Amino acid sequence: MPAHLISPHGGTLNNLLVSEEKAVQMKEQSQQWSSWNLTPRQLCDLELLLNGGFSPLTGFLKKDDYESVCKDMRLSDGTIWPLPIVLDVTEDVAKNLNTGEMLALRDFEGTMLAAIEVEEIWQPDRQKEAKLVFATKNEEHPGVKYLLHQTNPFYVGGKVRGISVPVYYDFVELRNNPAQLRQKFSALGWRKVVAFQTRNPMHRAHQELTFRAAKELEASLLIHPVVGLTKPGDVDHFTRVRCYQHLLKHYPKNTAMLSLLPLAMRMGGPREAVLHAVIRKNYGCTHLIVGRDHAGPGSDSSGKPFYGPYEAQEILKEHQDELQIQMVPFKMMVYVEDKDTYMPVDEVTESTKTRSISGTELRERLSAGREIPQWFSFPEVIEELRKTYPPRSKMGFTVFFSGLPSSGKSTLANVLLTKLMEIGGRPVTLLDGDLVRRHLSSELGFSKEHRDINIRRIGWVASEITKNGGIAICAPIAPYDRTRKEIREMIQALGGFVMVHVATPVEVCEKRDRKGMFAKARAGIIKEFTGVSDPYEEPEDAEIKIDTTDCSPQECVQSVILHLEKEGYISLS
Ligand code: PPS
Repeated sequence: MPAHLISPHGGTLNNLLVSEEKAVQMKEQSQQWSSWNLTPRQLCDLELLLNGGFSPLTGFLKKDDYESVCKDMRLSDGTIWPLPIVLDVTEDVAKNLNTGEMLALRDFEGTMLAAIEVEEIWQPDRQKEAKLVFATKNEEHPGVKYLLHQTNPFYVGGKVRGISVPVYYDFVELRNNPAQLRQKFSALGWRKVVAFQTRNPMHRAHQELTFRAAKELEASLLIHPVVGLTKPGDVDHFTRVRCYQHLLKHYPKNTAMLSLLPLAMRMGGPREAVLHAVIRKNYGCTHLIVGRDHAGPGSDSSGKPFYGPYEAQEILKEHQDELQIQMVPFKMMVYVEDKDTYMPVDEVTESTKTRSISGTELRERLSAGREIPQWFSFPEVIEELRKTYPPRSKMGFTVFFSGLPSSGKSTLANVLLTKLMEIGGRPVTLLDGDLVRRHLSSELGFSKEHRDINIRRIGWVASEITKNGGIAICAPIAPYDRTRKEIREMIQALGGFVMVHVATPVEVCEKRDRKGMFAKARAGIIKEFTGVSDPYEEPEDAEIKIDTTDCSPQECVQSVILHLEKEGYISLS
């Protein structure tokens, strides 16, 4: 390791990968070991353990370290460590595991990446962990939600021996581990390096502030975005990295570098800021830019922020001497129209005319295809964002009809299909209830469990169509509110979603009884029949409600078409 660079946290940069010979031996021995398939978060944690990003950790935390980290933000030997890095497993796996054994850690394809020497297995109190680590048990905090609902109930602690880090095929040249980045800094003569952590696209204000921070410190700049797991709903890393690559060209030559960090963020605010500093120190950086609400989860539903805006800065200031990495407070930059320049907010007078565009406004402008000014962002960056977030008139969407049997769902769905094909511009796919039952769900019956599986399958196919810019029309009964909401959430993250409640009263449906099924259900021949002997939970969140009793199919579908036009999904002109 180059001697003149900042020393890693705890003094030694770990590399937990074993020799090739040892790896062959481990693979042979692993036939006798239990296996654990790593979750996406654990894959990220494992990579940073193996490559030394999490130095001085040599494995997943054992109980005494875990308790000490939760309570005091320190390992049991006193070293600062802000967040528990633990291996959570299911009860089944934990029950069949004994201390002293090895547990093979595999990726989602089953490849063994590492093994853990099982030193301790315990069941943590996750509520207590939430309170100590995140300072709240409120499940609106994404870190708490993950901990209470997605973390497995048992933790396994022990040293990790690595065979291979996870392999990536995207942006390979930008994925440097700590040793490689240190090597690069050394080769370039970069001793003083200020890191910028981000999970968002960077615009001109970010470029200005990072450039100024580096200039003021007479340091070089490392743009070090997180590409592991960030906050649900964030811009995907593929888009972001293309944006960063464009932005990099706007710094003076040889002053800034881009490298990707495979971290799984917890949105843990102040404690997470300390983790960011520790990691950057391990990657060879001497300074970290920390802004308002750094790694913050935002506010709860009552509008109360989970953390104070400067808590992250304060906690780092308090520990920076011990950590040896310096915190650089992030100055909010505002665009000063008269001077056509960016300035730190504390340097402008109250009467100065400043401009800014919030994240929400940016999304709205992208969605409506409206202009995004050049003072806000570089045109190449906007172009990348426009590719990922096309205006509504070009994005994929799903129209989801839900209603009782014989309510008219299929008829309306078919009319809408032809109307949308007549308008053209996007591929349209119909996922009608009967069609799906024949081609996708032929083995399923009508129990609650089977209906939910059926709807989730429809939702998944519709989400793929939507994601890829097509139109999906679904027309199942979909009687359960929770499952419908689940589908809505999944699809809305990828494009548009419009729910149409075909609210034809049950008496009318029964009178129509197109397939003679109501009669059979009344006679008890068909069991669990929706509307007769099985429930239908009326949607309260439907964008459109249609009663087909006295409305022709054309009239009914016209109201759907007009809604789609009003929302900007289609254009009739
Ligand atoms: S669900 O609940 O959304 O999974 O149902 P879906 O896949 O849309 O299937 C509904 C069609 O299946 C026929 N069918 C039944 N419906 C309701 N309950 C029971 N027990 C049942 N058995 C068969 C019925 O013809 C439905 O067709 P539609 O087009 O809705 O009238």
